[in-house]
Amino acid sequence: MSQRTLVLLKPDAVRRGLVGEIIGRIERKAGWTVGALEMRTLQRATLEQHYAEHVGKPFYEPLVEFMSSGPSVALVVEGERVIEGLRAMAGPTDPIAAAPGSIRGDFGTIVRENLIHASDSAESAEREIKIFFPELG
Ligand code: RTP
Ligand code: MG
Repeated sequence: MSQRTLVLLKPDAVRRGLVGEIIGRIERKAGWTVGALEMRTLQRATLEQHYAEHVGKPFYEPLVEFMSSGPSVALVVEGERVIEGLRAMAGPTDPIAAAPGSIRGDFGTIVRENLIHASDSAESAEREIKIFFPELG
């Protein structure tokens, strides 16, 4: 089933020069394509919408600080079972618990600075695509 999902390459991925590596992995997956792409520093208001489910949690403020600390790359990725597939490709939230071979497992050590966001459901994907690419909503 073809789907679309919202991916963010977080400021740590951009600072460390891992954008090409991560997009390369996505592009090499059979049948997946990048449908939209933009690099920009995310504003607090955008992050408040994106992370609405986490507002008020202890990790929320430091997360917003980090996520607005430099440019991110936002992408819409389309293809077969891409929502589940990108969550698997990213690995679990904690990079130390993430298996080698996953993006977080290969490149991360810190829970907050875990390189990549990928929508966790079809509903989240549609909601998040509207935030970052309103013209595709
Ligand atoms: P994401 O939404 O970014 O794809 O990550 P996720 O579903 O794996 O993790 P989620 O629970 O939605 O948390 C969102 C992001 O917040 C940071 N975080 N920090 N305890 C902490 O310090 C903590 N917990 C989560 C991570 O950057 C996580 O990806
Ligand atoms: Mg999440």
